[in-house]
Amino acid sequence: MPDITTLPSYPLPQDEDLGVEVIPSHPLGVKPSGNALLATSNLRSAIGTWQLLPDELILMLLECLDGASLLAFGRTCKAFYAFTRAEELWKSLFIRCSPESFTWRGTWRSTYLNLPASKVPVVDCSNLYSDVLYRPFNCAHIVMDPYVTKIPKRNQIPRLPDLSPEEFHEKWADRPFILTEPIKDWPVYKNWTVGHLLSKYGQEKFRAEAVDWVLRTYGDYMADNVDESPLYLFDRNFVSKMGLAVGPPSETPDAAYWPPSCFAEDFFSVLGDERPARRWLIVGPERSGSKFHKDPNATSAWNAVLRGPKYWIMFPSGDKQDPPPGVFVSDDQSEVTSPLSIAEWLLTFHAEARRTAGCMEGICGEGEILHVPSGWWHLVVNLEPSVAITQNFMPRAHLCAALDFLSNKSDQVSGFKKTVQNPYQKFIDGMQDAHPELLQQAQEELQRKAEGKKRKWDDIVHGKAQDAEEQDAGGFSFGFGDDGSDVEVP
Ligand SMILES: O=C(O)CCC(=O)C(=O)O
Ligand SMILES: [Fe+2]
Repeated sequence: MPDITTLPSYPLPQDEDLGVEVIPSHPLGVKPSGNALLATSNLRSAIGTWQLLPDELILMLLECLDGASLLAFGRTCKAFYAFTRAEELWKSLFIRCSPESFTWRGTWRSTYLNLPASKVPVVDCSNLYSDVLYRPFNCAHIVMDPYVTKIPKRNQIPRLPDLSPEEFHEKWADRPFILTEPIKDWPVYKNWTVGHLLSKYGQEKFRAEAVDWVLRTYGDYMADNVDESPLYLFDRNFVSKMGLAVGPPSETPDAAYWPPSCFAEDFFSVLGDERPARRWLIVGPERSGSKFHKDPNATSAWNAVLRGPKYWIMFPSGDKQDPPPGVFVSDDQSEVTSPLSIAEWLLTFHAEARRTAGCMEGICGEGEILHVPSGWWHLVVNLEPSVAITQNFMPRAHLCAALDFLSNKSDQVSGFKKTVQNPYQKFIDGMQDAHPELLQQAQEELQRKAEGKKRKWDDIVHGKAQDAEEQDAGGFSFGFGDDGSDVEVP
């Protein structure tokens, strides 16, 4: 019989391997709200008129206080002490002031206050019942195993040793897959442990979400944090910062890495220096990762894992395919809302996602590289401290999608320098110079898709709805398939 004093009042994964005993106690003893029902005393009764407010609102009000006021407020009673220990409050205070030099001290509060662990008081708040305070702690401690193992066969992302460019273009440009061989020769795969990066680049600053930290500090953070959504290092200038040479070893003998040959074709290269940002160094602790998104500008991507395996869950998109469970998209697809942290999404939606048509899942291990086709939704979580390199590219299979995106979704185009006016026209001009035939083919294809879509629309309007429905019943399509998905009705 589980100890009901530690039962959370929101869903836990239904897995026989997961007993409640795997959730450690909250450091202040705070328990989920549901436990208040059987409690004989409740610290909330000491907060006076504030009892009228829900916990969410109390926390929102506390976001308006500065550090000194938060400390003073926390001294008024144990319940408010627990509220003022919420890490999100201290994280945003710290990020707002972003000191040039500081010591990471295991939590955002201790770092902001520059408090050694021995000076953090242990206050017993075990008679406080709050999902708002307990949830982030619970999410930071979920066991990943049930979500990333026992992947149903139909969902498994194919694993292949390698692919030739021809095989990729003919069969694989619309499908996720993992290649197990090509990056095993990369010097960065052989050398880049977290320790090696810290000793070689420890004093170099890298971008991690809203902050630029020296790598040494980010390493301290990676090794010692309890964040529900850990700060993620995602730096697009790593090649110049680290002085790397990139390219096929035949042309660049001292290359640190090079794209596998099946991913070498990249038509955004016709934009030269004006191409949008395309490659990132990604470093993060266990539990860090990327929430559901599609890659920018209808590009495809590869993601090469140098250290620490990553779990991927992916869905195709198209106008007959809903976004993944728990993801909400505006009608023109310009706004994507995925309100939950990765851990909370796993707790709430993973089981449903696994059952949803089109779902693909897999673990990309050290020394492996994963293909993200243009237009695919993906959520990624690091199962161990991780180092990866990702690069976006535009293969011929998705030229038509790129033209469509740059011309019809110009408000969603991203990653270009502010000085680049009219990226669509720049791309057309570049392609006209370098690959006029391919450009013409892609433009004709786009035109055909637009006409097909218009014909379908006319058929429906003029009474051939049943035929159209029959055509529509063919299951999901891969992004920019033959069904004309994503093309606006002209
Ligand atoms: O490694 C990750 O967190 C995922 C990065 C990503 O979204 C990508 O490579 O497209
Ligand atoms: Fe991505």
